[in-house]
Amino acid sequence: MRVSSTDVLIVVDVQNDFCTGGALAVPGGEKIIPAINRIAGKFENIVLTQDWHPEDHVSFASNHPHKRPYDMIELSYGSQVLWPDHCVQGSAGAEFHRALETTPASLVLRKGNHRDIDSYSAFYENDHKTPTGLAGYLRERELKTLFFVGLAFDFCVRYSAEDAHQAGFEAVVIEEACRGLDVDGSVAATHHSLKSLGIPTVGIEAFF
Ligand code: VGL
Ligand code: ZN
Repeated sequence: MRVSSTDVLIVVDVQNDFCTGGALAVPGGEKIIPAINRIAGKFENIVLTQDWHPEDHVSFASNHPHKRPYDMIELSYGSQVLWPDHCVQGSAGAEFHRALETTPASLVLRKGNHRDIDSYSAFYENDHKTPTGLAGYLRERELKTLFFVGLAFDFCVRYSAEDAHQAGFEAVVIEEACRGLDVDGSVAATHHSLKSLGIPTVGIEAFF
């Protein structure tokens, strides 16, 4: 596969808190970084996303009396999993993992910064209405095919790829350069959902 000038690599949430030792560690999260750096070398256009929550964020179990991480609650926009505190704005956990090559990226998009709403997708917050501005950025730059890598496969990668597809972009997931949290079968649900939407997954060898 030849990467073209209208292709963009979207690197989702490769932050310390999602890697080994982090507050919401994805098993083996940091193991995908060498592959991401290699793939990134092929792309002219790279966007990084960064989960970026205030301390009093609604998705943190610690902000709800008697709740524990991985409990579910109902919010105005639907069900929300409660997480351990993670990716707090300005904290070391919110920084990109130091092995990630960040220099070539043209945009760092922060999400999850509104206290009352979580944002898994890089395009819309969890109400599926509040835009982050990413679609406008990509359209204005006439970028058409979006390749997704990063963490977590079954949350932010999944919802970002699905919203991209929904917004009329071509979305492709490079699954070997992703890792999942797997909460209650969420990895299997992601495979099923991507397949039913016709969002392809490709191996990394396709790029070399
Ligand atoms: C994520 C759970 C909570 C992710 C972010 O990046 O997939 N998951 N916040
Ligand atoms: Zn988060």
